[in-house]
Amino acid sequence: MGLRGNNKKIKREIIRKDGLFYHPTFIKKSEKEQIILWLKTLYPIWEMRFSEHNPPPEGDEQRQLKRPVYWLGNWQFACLDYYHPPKGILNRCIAAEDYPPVLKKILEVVEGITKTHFKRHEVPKDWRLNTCLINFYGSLIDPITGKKSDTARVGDHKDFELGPVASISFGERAFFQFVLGKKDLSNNILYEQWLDDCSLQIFGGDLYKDKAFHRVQRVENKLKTIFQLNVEHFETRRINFTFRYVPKEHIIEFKNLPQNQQSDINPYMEKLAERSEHFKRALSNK
Ligand SMILES: O=C(O)CCC(=O)C(=O)O
Repeated sequence: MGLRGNNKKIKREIIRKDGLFYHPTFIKKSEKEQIILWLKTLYPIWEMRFSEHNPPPEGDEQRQLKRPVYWLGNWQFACLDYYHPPKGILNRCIAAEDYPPVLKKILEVVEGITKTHFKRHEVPKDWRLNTCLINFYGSLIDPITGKKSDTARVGDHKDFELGPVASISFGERAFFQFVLGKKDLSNNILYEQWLDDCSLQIFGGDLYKDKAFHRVQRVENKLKTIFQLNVEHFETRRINFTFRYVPKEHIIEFKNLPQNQQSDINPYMEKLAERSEHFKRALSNK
């Protein structure tokens, strides 16, 4: 088992707790290579949080997300307010591309580990990790001055999809925390850990998933590995995949979305369609 750290030697070991599983070296080198090669075929996009028909609520403002994203299985556009059961389930999840074979294989194993590790009532009937958000973490590069600003963090939030969520990380380590209490006000850290390159984290259940918020406080900049991907004005040093479950009946085709929402996400669909057969077809089937 490898050792890692600065001055302190940190043991990299598998962690098994109620509601949390962590494997620091889960993804094999050859799998990572295949995944990174496949990532180079993607063209992640920048989304805005709100839209014409879903304007910012009072006290909030329109903003670009801190990082480029790509979704698989279904795309939960930020301006459609993401999938949010039990109430926010309609018109939020738009059918997207399937997983590449290398991810499908890995997920079979991850689903198996989840079913073994978690209690039966923590895994919904028909649960499958059929949805994936790929987050690219790093620094924005000012196109004029070339100045970099580090945006590699995520504030307190919950993933509302039902059942356990699995997360796979590549690149620089991320400092990840589960916190209890009121969003953004809490210092009540339930658990914190570094998420390593090639690691797998699975969390679920009442405490880690339903009660706690989670966040990424920072991403290290030690390995100096920059991923060469198709994202303009951005330097990616960490990539994270979070796999979730959305029931089939809540995933809809773009053409079946109400007109206002279609018009709100149309610019993103067009951008995606420039590079993706799936989104090209979705637009032409309108
Ligand atoms: O990057 C991570 O490790 C966590 C990402 C996350 O919190 C999310 O996708 O909801």
